[in-house]
Amino acid sequence: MVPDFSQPTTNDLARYWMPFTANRQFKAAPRMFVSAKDMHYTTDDGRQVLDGLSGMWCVNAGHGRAPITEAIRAQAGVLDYSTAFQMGHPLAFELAARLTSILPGDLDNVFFANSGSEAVDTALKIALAYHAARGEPGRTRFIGRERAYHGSGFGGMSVGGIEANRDQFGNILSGIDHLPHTHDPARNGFSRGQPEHGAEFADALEPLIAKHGANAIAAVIVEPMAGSTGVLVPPKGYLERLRAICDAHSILLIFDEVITGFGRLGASFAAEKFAVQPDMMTLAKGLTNGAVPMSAIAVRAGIYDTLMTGPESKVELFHGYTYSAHPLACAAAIATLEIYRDEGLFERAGALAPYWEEAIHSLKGSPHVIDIRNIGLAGAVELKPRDDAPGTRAYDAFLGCFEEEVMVRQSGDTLALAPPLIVSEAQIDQLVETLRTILNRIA
Ligand code: PXG
Repeated sequence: MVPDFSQPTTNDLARYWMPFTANRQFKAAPRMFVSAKDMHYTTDDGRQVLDGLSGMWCVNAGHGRAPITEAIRAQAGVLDYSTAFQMGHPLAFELAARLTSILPGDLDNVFFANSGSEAVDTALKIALAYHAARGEPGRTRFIGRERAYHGSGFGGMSVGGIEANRDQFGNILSGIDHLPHTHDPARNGFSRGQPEHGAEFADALEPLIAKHGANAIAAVIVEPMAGSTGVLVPPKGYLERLRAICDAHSILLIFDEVITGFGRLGASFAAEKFAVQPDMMTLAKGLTNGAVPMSAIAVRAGIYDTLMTGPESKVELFHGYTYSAHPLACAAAIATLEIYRDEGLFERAGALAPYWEEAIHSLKGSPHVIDIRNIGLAGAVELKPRDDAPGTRAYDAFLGCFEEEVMVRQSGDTLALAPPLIVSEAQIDQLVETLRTILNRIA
């Protein structure tokens, strides 16, 4: 018999294996959202919870936006699905044209997938195919970075730099090195915006090139701002230096903008914010405002053109997904881009950023706080770990905030904050004051 899920018991919850979750802990004390609108979720017991993380860094325009919902509804009634292999539908081409029109530089061609993880795997594969097409099939190595999150596919996990995400799985891609992360609280603690120190962390690329030879390296992949591991803002000059070293050795630079894309940093994309042009960009999350799974891989014209050679009957890239450019996702993405444009949300995020910075840095001096970081409408409050129980203090803070009807994200001993770009100053105050109350309350 299927239980009544409006009133579930712990036992009723057993069947669903939840991702990146302590399943048994959760099921013993479940937290359920049943609806969401604009800045708030509603729980199953009718409480309104302020969303301090835009869903999971994706609902940049706020929840349940009518134009997006309507676009999905309408599209479902017109063309629910169409194969993406050897057939097209107009929205896919329209979305690609609209998206490339707002991407920085000559990121002129896009491939569609369904998640950030797929986008990262796709970008890595395109890098290999590109080098092979230009006569350097020996460029097969990738360089990621410590504390990076690039999703949970084998490619993303391998270039990612989170040990816990690899420990259980042993067999990862070979031929991968990691740059050091850029988190340097001793020199950069409580930085506002980009930290002053650490451009030289990019120089760690040089010995890796010397060791393997540039002609063995396909690409470097980084999150311009590391999101998942606690909002690590790139030091001034760091991304510029990575770019220069990659250029000097014909190594592709991939920006994983799954979190930083679509206004989070107070500009359209991190590439624009930091004025550094990547060769490829991975996008997901805010692309559809989280309403339908979709991701995109944008490539510079030269990459696409290099692969569009040989007989015209040839399939140029042996890669794709059943749901690439899914009609519902395309409809959602087009409606989302229109909201971003019509409401000027990227500019709004930029205009609110100074208020956000002041608010979040007012937590300096609160109990347990050892660092605060911010950029655009992203922020992090790092707590001193409890002896022998890392992560538990921030977890307690997350739970405390939830009880006080504010949703934040716990990552290790850091609390990450990234409200929808429609957030009001009063809601920023509520977020920060709730956090202050909880920091004063927890042990
Ligand atoms: N790249 C980056 C930079 C991400 O942040 C992915 C790839 C993978 O995307 P998918 O759609 O496959 O999940 C992500 C995902 C967190 C958190 O706690 C962040 C993500 C996912 C779950 C939790 O900050 N980002």
